[in-house]
Amino acid sequence: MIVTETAEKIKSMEIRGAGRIARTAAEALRVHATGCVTNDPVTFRWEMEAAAQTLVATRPTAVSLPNAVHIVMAGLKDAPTAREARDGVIERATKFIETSREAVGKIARIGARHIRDGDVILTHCNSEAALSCIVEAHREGKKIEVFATEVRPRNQGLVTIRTLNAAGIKTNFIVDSAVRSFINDVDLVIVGADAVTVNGAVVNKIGTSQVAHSAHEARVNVLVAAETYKFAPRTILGELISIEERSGEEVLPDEIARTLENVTVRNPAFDVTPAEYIDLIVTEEGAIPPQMAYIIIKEYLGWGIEEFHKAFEINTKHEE
Ligand code: RUB
Repeated sequence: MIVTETAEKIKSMEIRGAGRIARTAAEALRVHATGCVTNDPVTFRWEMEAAAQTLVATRPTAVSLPNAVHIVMAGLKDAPTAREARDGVIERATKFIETSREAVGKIARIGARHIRDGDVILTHCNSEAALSCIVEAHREGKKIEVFATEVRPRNQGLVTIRTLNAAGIKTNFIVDSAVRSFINDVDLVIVGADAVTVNGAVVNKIGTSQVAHSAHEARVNVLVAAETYKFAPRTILGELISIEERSGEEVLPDEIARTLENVTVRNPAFDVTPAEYIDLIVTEEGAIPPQMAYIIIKEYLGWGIEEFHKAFEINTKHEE
């Protein structure tokens, strides 16, 4: 029940943002494990795997979701009893939720160091991690001003400006297409991430790459705030991040779209910003240039190319 309800909320975007999605999925697995009363470890594992699959299938882009599920489910196979398996899931889920919250606080403090007194910052979409840096800089007494985009079609910018307003930060609210007109008034762009690939590309809300492109052209630095669990291990194998395409109705009501027989409404929810347009990625482990993404995947997520070979039993030795 909790799993289907959570999956629905993630799909409908009642729960959104890569960090919140990950924590909510971990919480759903924790509750599901607690309520799964079987004494058979195999049945327990099957039930947990089915729940994990339902959650992972909700939104395809935010890699925080499969990463969180992977962390919570790790070691399930090796637990000798259902009780140990259950305790393990509960413990890992609790720890994940806790460290995910702490990570935002650490990112805030590290990110704020890169914001100077007097800076004008532009942000796109609604990222808890990105906003935490901005709010922390303000809390430290730096006099800052923000440009926040509207974020068509789901208007996440509204959530952003409410947070900034509540923190007492001077904010300008602009339509997405006004970014280039204002970029010369901006000192720093700060955005969040749904996924970071091994080559340092950042997948984030549609429009982020246009923002970063404008910033690059205007020589404005781009900082990405992303917890280590938003880095995508499988990109080591060349796997691409799949970009969610949502219903066209979010962009144009069906009753209008239906009258335009030659028009197809396209609604990709995310885009990819190449590493060349990004100056720094702020993680809870420190700030890194995007080209160092592999280090995060290997050292902090524990996935090196060797782990993939082991996990997928890829035989690297030539037959004699
Ligand atoms: C949200 C979005 C956010 C990232 C990071 O997209 O693109 O920038 O998820 O957010 P959506 P956070 O609204 O489609 O989920 O820093 O909060 O994890």
